[in-house]
Amino acid sequence: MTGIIQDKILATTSLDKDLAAIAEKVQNKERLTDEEGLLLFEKGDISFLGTLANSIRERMHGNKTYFNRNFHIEPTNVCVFTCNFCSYSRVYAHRDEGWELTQQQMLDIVKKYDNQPVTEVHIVGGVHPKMNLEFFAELLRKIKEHRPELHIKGFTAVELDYMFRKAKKTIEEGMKYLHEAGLDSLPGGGAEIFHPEIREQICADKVDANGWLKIHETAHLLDMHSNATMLYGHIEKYVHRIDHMSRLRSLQDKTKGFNTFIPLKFRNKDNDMSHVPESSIIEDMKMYAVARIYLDNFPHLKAYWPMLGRKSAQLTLSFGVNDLDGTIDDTTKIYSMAGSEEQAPSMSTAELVSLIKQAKRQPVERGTLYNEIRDYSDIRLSEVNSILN
Ligand code: V47
Ligand code: SF4
Repeated sequence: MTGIIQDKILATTSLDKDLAAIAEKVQNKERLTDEEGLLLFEKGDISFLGTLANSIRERMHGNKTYFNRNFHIEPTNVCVFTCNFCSYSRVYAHRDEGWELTQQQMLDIVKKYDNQPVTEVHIVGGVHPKMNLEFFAELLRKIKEHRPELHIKGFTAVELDYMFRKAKKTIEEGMKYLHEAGLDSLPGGGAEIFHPEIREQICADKVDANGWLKIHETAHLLDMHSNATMLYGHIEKYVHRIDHMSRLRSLQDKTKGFNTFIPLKFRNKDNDMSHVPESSIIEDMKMYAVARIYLDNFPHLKAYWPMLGRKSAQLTLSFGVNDLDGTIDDTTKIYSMAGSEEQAPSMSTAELVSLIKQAKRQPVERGTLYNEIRDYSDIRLSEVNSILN
């Protein structure tokens, strides 16, 4: 935020004195305490939060808004766990209702993109009792053999924890093994809400907070980067959100290995939490803004449009977000099954670039690790559709 706007905020006579003190800290690039983070959720309205978050976003990235060209592979939706919010998984006993891809089928998905300029494959799925460490190591080797430059971002800490324990490997041994087989980085899934009070009610049987954090820490120590998510807008309270982000901020201080924080909006269709209402758009924007303000050591904040919907995702670009994930190409079912309005999530590069330009931001295609591939500033909004596809 420019000094003038900041001064205007601070001079607003009606501004709560606690919020004014927070705005001042943000201006001076000082870290907020957990109590101040909580205060933002409790007292901050969206125009205040949006202005502060946007000032930080512009200080860090100017108008740049990143996206990548990627596709997903979901090896299976059969899962040994029973997260109550999950609309996607099928227990092993009902595996006939789900899917289980062979290595060849997954390799065929990779080959479908042979002539396309994708840079990343995101592999994530259920935890299948028969798809083990060796199965996935072999898959990684085959993908790398076929297309060495394709970045493989794969497996949530939940999948990894199960794989390593089953193979009787330590986290370090298992991680090194997969890294050598071709795994480049980890996605942020499986974090949900760390606090045990909530975790026990929504996903009691999978890896706990410390286990999740340990897996990411181990990846970071091996020089692999990762992302972190938080499933918000269900039964958790603001204090649990701050607790979640506080644990992430502490680990990031130690390793600097996280690239991106991704708040994931809870969707309530066809799961055991369908009675829980979904959050309002106001709550969604507050969530993104507070994340940007509180997580001062996370370089990027991502709105995952297939889950949020593209219109809300576009709006988040004024609430601290500087990344919209990727083209996806209709290769994920997690959110359409949970009730997202994006039933067949796919956006062409032209659509993503237009969406970003309409919000008066600067679209930049990136690789997974935020290396810049192409800046689209030179193309006018009116020309996007005729020049790009
Ligand atoms: O951990 C499952 C979430 C996550 C629902 O790192 C739900 O770049 C909302 O982590 N409503 C997996 N969310 C997906 C994920 C991800 C996605 C995109 C990019 C990245 C990245 C990571 O999906 C799970 C869980 O939190 N999820 N069910 C639901 N009903
Ligand atoms: Fe399994 Fe993941 Fe669904 Fe939980 S969220 S039931 S771990 S697929």
